[in-house]
Amino acid sequence: MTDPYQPILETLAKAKRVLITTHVRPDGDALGSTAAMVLGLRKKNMEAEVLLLSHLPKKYAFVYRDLGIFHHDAEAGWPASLSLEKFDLLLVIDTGTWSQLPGLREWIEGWDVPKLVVDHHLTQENWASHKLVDTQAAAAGEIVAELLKRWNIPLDASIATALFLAIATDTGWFQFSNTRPCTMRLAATLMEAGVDTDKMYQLLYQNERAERIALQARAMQSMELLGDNRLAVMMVRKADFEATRASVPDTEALINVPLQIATVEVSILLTEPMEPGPIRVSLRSKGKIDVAKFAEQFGGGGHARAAGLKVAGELPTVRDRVVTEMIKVL
Ligand SMILES: [Mn+2]
Repeated sequence: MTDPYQPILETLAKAKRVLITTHVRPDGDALGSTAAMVLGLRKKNMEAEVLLLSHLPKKYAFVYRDLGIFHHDAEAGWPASLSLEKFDLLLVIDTGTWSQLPGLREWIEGWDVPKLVVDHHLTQENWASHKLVDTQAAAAGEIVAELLKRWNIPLDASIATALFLAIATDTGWFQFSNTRPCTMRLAATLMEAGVDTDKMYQLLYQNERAERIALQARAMQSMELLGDNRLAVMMVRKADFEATRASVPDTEALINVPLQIATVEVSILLTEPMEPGPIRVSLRSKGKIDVAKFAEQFGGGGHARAAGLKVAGELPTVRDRVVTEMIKVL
């Protein structure tokens, strides 16, 4: 088998100015991997700029800010300042599908430069000039680390910090099943290169606003266990947002809390919007119930274990309708 790193390294070595992008709603892996790549290319005296398709998430903004990574923000409007002629290579990291790159395909149409994909996801399309896909890798950051190593780019504290963010977030701080022995070995190497892991842990996991925790406490107070304790239902009312000064993004991950209960198979979170509009219903399943199928009967959708739907009406009415249907399924 040919070495998949070789064509990527050869193509990169011929480039001078690289445009780097990643999937929409970038996570820690997307941002850490792109940052590490920019820093690595700088060491080769190459220019690199990052195009993000969504705003830089606040939670991870520190990595770009602290490491001096400038980015263009396509969510703020396709950047007129960013002219494609400037670049001689496109590098896409942490995705290989157009659906994760909204707007990009149209924007780069007819742009005749090599296009590289470095990714660890199973779902792939065949539009890249060369692809480096390792689905065993816990994070795209693992592949970027190997790429930089093979290119003899020395690890400094900045590159190591970016790569550590990528790997730590995609493995849930080394807890998920994608964590391999070589993941831990790489993490050790990155620590030796100067990553402040204590600081990063605090930035990632001990950095919430009090408003969010207050909102979550109220939501948890609302939790009911139904259907032989197999169904958990929580509600967030408009009044909860007002009382805690929290907002809709603060409900993120809240729906996973009831899944900690052994008997719970399905968790439902109903959110009353702050402005007039339909009730948002989020659904999570441990696997026995296909919540995507359930959501479809209400015009919603998603994945088997994570889905959502929207229903117009008053919160208690919507709750009763959804809960009655779910108890039938259970
Ligand atoms: Mn990833």
